Amino acid sequence: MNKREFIAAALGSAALPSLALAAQPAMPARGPALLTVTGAIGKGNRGALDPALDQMMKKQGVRFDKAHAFDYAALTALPAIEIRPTLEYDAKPHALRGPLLTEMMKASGAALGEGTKLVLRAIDGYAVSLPLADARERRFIVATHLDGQPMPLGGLGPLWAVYDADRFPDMAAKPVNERFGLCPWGLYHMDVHSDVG
Ligand SMILES: Nc1nc2c(c(=O)[nH]1)N[C@H]1C(S)=C(S)[C@@H](COP(=O)(O)O)O[C@H]1N2
Ligand SMILES: [Mo]
Repeated sequence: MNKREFIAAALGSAALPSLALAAQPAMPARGPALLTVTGAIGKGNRGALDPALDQMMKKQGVRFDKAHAFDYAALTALPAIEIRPTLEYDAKPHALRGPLLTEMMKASGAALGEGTKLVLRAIDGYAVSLPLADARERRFIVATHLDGQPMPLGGLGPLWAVYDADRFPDMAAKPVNERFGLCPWGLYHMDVHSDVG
């Protein structure tokens, strides 16, 4: 009896699949980058824009020498918070969960100065400039889940920069369709401008 058979016999065959998995060499699980952070970041984990292969970013005018790319696992590994804003699409409250945008910025090694601005860009080309101070004050999250489910590309996902508008009296006083202008769904790129203006 070899070692594997011995262990299987000792534990029962139900234990086999997980044992077989555990026996494989540790491979860093790597999914596609969902969010690429550029500008005033740390060392980064990828190199410059590839003008041949980074087609969508190139078409949308994104340029960088280095970037910090987050895959789904890296985003969901950060501490998540849940908010429950009324959404303009159906005028109903929904649970949105994900890391604080400021925590993500820290994870990318970004310079977080007083005058830092973030440019958030979505897959359809929609982009907004968000002062870091506002991201902090409004507790923006990078939502990965809506009502407990991951959000599809083609819907509001896979990532949505959003905040709990209902919890801020100035925003709650506005009609619901005027509360989310700074909230790109289908977010895929963030550019960090440190201490501008
Ligand atoms: N990706 C993306 N996010 C977006 C927009 C958009 O056009 N594309 N519009 C913004 C604006 S101006 C508002 S008021 C709300 C609702 O716009 P929508 O109906 O286009 O989603 O989402 C914001 N987020
Ligand atoms: Mo809007």
